[in-house]
Amino acid sequence: MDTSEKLFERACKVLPGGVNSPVRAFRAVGGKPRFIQKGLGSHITDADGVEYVDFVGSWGPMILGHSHPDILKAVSEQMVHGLSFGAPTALEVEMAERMVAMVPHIEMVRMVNSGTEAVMSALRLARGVTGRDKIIKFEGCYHGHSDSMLVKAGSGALTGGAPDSKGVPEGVAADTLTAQYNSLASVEALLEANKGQVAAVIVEPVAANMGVVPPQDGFLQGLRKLCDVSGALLIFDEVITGFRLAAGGAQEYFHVRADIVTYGKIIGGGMPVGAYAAGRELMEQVAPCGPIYQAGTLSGNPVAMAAGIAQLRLLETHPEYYGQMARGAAYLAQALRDAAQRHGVSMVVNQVGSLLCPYFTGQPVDCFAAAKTSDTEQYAAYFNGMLREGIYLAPSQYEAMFVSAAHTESDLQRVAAAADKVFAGLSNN
Ligand code: KE4
Repeated sequence: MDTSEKLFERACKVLPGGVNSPVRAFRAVGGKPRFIQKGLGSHITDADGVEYVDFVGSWGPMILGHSHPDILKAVSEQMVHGLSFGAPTALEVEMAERMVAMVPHIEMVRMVNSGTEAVMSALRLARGVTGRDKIIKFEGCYHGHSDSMLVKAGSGALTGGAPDSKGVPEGVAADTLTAQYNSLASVEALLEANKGQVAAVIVEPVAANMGVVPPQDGFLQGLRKLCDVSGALLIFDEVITGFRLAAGGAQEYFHVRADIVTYGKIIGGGMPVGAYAAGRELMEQVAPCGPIYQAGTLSGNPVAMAAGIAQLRLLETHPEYYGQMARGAAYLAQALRDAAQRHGVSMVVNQVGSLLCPYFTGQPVDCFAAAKTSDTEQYAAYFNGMLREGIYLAPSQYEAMFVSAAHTESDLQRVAAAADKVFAGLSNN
């Protein structure tokens, strides 16, 4: 097999930026991406045979580690019966039944093929049932790459958004309003300025696409109340937090009910799966039983369902994994803080459950503006130092570190030792 270097050279000729998703290209941290050849448990091995402790975990899906025997068994047993039929199978029924049993407040599910598709469909459902067009999202939250979600705060912030990407029509962006995470006042102002026009407020219950920013006490509860008063629906985008913060996700973890919940990542066990879910009344508005159209050739794909069911079954039967992962993440957060302190590096670490993120700043990070005060050069130096020590982290300051049930004590101690070495170098910068 070619080395990563050679593979990247070839990739750049036939894939934009040499990748199939921008963050993988290492542009935020410099250097060239590692082409991964295999994964087992908490470790991955690249095309040059170098092994790493993996804290990306495919950006969340590998909550039980790579190549879990039960998941591989489920996939191999299913695939010999055929890969896809474009017809109903028992597996998608079992998947939906399992999700409904594990997650509070949802009664029906529609499977799709990615988190982006789940969010795009949830927004259409909210707009369809309310008859309203506008959506409120939060600066720094990411909900996939559908047009409505690639928008940043427009001028004045109380008017429509401005496209965040070429190719997003102004008309689409105009219906997306942007508030500040952890600021109920900013949501209230938008609802007031757009009375009766807001179909939904969509939020990451833990913002894990600007690093990791937890909701302040009362924030999610406050959004629930604002939605109830204004007639907007509350959408929890749980593509990352779903089945990760708890078996029942953020609705269980924070005891806040959302009207619609979106999923991805973990429910596919590593295969391409997304879903959106809600109570029966809302979901029965979706075609073919209702007027809101949404479809997909590979939705509920039997091989992907087999992987997702196996993963959810393991999470449901091992509730102890959640405490284990949270303790592991807390250990890592403290180890990073201690290393930064020992070496005089200005850094804060946010951690919620199995998610954590170090920010190279001296101030608390509770919103996007605060996250942006992080020294991304320092982050890049930290990333590359840890990579040299065999620790594979997110190649961007604005992503999370994912602890899995497969990470061992020695994995965590390796991070602590590596951090001490790397931070020693950082403080000389
Ligand atoms: P996908 O379309 O990538 O499956 O899901 C989009 C999405 C939606 N909502 C949330 C909260 C998400 O975090 C994501 C995707 N997450 C990023 C990582 N932060 C995917 C990594 C990538 O883009 O390559």
